Amino acid sequence: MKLSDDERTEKLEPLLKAGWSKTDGRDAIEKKFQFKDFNQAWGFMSRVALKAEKMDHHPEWFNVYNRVDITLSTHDCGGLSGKDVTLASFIDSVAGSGAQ
Ligand code: H2B
Repeated sequence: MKLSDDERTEKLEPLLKAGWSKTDGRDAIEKKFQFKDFNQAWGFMSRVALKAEKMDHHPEWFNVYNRVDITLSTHDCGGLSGKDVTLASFIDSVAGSGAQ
């Protein structure tokens, strides 16, 4: 289920303040992360991947060396859902100092 207007105010606003931004032209959020090196970036991606599998909810992401660009959206409902909020919060909790 897509987030309602009330849920967007309550749950999306904190993420936007924490560095996530609305994606242009679609109902999605994105954030760029940068780590010390590839090892740190891959460790982060591994933690996110395990969570994504557990949730059956997967990020769109792009990695080059120490950079990981992530976009979150729920394909099943064609926009942002509570699962994106949950995954975004988890991602922030394991990014450590990798958040840009
Ligand atoms: N990930 C994301 N981001 N959105 C989805 O709608 C989604 C998913 N659906 N991972 C899941 C898998 C679905 O395709 C499977 C069949 O449960």
